Amino acid sequence: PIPKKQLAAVSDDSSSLEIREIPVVQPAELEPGRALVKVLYTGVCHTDLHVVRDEWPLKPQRPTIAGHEGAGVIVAINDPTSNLKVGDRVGIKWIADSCNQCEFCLSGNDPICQKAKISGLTTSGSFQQYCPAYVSQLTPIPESLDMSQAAPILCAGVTVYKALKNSAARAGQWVAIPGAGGGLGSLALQYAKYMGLNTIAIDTGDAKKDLTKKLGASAWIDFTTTEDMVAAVKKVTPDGLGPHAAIITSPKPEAYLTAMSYIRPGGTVVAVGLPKEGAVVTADVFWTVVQSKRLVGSYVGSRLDAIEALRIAAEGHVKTPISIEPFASLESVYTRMDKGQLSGRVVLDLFK
Ligand code: 8ID
Ligand code: ZN
Repeated sequence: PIPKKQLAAVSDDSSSLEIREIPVVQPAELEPGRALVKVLYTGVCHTDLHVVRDEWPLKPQRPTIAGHEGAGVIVAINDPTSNLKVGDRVGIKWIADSCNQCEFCLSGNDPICQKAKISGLTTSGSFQQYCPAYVSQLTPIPESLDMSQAAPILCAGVTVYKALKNSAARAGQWVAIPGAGGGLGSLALQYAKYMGLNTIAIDTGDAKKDLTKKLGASAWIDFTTTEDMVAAVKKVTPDGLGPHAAIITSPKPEAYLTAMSYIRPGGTVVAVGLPKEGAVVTADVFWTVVQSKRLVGSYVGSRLDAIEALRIAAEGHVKTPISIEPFASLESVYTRMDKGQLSGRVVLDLFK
């Protein structure tokens, strides 16, 4: 039976967060192209914190129901054209809907569709027990993958998997990962290893040092105690010329100040972390040209990227270091996240 009321984490403005009762969209009320998803688990991404606090040029609708790493089950569906049906395990991603007709959608670049709808920003997200989701961007979750493990793959996993593809780094090469101890970073280390890359984990503190080592990082650099980051990163690579790629997963701007300098000639810096409005990447024009360096932005991934990222996790190559907490902990998760105290990912059990 589908209840009339549910719990949702609602932010009326940039300083409020309340877990309160709101109505459940009933099956008869579902708009065409929508499914009602009972969200069992949802990851908490640093993006949710940026959004709720209003730190970006992109402004959320208010009140905001954030959340975009939702793993759940379809309990009702109003879409006769879809293969999906009641009972299917599906994931709710950052991209909630796209037009499916523009140049970007047609080429598998649906995240940059100009009509894309976004979970938690322009449509309500996974921080609610029953989410009325667009069917077009729901991702099937493989049977063999635990639902709590699937949740973080839906944003953190697909994002770093795509970023590694966009880096063009190949097996045997080196990739630096600032933010390696966080949600995205801890997954980037594992997808990179799966792709045959050597990784340089950059973050801070013993907990993250131990975690990144356990996840297979080839080297560790603490950004708070290292005076010359450029020299330290270059020194790790066998010929001292620096890594072939850097996947910047830090939510703070500092990580963007050195990457274009420590990257190897011909190398690629992939911008992923989304610090507050006004952050910049610094690059010396002369050396960027003469050493043919590249800077690329990488924004989540396509539907196919999501399917691939989940499959790789289901095959056991990637396991997010998660801690499962009850829905009511969300505010405390944000506080710890803001202080950089979280290693890996927190996943909320919305029915606990
Ligand atoms: O599509 C995208 N591009 C996308 C998708 C999902 C998330 C972008 N993001 C963005 C988020 O909005 C956020 O800005 O990626 C960033 C990281 O998200 P996250 O992994 O969910 O954040 P986290 O779990 O808090 O981990 C961040 C880590 O960065 C470290 C912290 O210690 C933490 O372990 N860190 C910080 I703060 N400053 C650093 C620095 N200067 C740093 N690591 C290296 N250098
Ligand atoms: Zn995210």
